[in-house]
Amino acid sequence: MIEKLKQTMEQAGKEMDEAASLAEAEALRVRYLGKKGVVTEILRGMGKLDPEERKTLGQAANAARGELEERLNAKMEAFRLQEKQAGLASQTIDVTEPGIAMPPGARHVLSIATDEIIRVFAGMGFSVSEGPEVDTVFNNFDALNAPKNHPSRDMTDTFYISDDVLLRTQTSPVQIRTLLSQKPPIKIIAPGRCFRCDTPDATHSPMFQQVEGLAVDEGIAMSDLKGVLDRFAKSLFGSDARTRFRPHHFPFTEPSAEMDVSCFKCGGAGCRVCKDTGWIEILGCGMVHPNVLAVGGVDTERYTGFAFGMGVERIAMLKYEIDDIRLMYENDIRFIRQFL
Ligand code: 2NL
Repeated sequence: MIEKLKQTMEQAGKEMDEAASLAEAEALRVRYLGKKGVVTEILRGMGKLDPEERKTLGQAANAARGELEERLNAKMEAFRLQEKQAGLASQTIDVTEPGIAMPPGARHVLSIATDEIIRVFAGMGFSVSEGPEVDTVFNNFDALNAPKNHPSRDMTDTFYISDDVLLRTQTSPVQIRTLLSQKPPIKIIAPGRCFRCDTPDATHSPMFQQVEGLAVDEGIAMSDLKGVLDRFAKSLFGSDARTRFRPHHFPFTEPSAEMDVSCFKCGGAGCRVCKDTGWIEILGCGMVHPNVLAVGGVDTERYTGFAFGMGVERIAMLKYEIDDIRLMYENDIRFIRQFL
């Protein structure tokens, strides 16, 4: 038995010297010291020996196991260190290598158009108001004098959150909030996202952006509205632009109108852009309906106001000759980069 142990130890020592990796050392540990390992087998076989022999062999075997364990641990530790260093070496960073250029981003054409619109109205003394995209049916419809049976209130046209909460279909609720919280004189524009249940096509998107405006003060007349909006059109489309106002109907204004601007492409002679009419419709407007002023807590004997609203996508599409609204919501960087 002692002889067998000696041989085993010699064999183990030799194999250990030859072990070339952590995995090989681990295999040796299993082979010699594991539950079914060679040394373990020897220790287990001692039961059949007489007590004297058992003692000597037991001591020798335990000592052999201890020595083997120690040597294996040292060997494995060395391999671990080696692997760690190899790993670190392979991960070294060359700090002198040139960086990867980050391509610059670009402002979105809708942001550019919105800022342009804001800039023009800011120049005429309007300040910017913002409000929540989720608002009440009251602020979005009731306060705006919309009849209870108005088609725009339909479930099929408006995204309702509940019976009295919805995604705003225009930015007018911002102006209602302003009327309720501030005293005239009021001169604000309200830019922001709006939502309607529309199937997307070249001119419709269920999410779109508007800029609305509201001016309330003593003595405000239709001529003020026309003057402000004519100035706006000339600032946006050039000083040669002319405007015309066509009668229209909105529940929240009376009288109401739509404003056309003379075609910036053909100057009014007629072309593809203006569909041979010489005019392009760009916004809706009117004198604020007294019912709306009254809901807003404004003294309708003393004050009058005008309001207007325009779609930012439509303005951007006209100004930058974009023929499909969906391009503005696909975020293809090749499209976005064109409007630097
Ligand atoms: C359009 C027409 C319009 C308004 C919006 C408004 C807001 C208040 C009171 C009265 Cl609080 N009116 N907004 C007025 C006229 C037209 O928008 O075609 N928008 C795209």
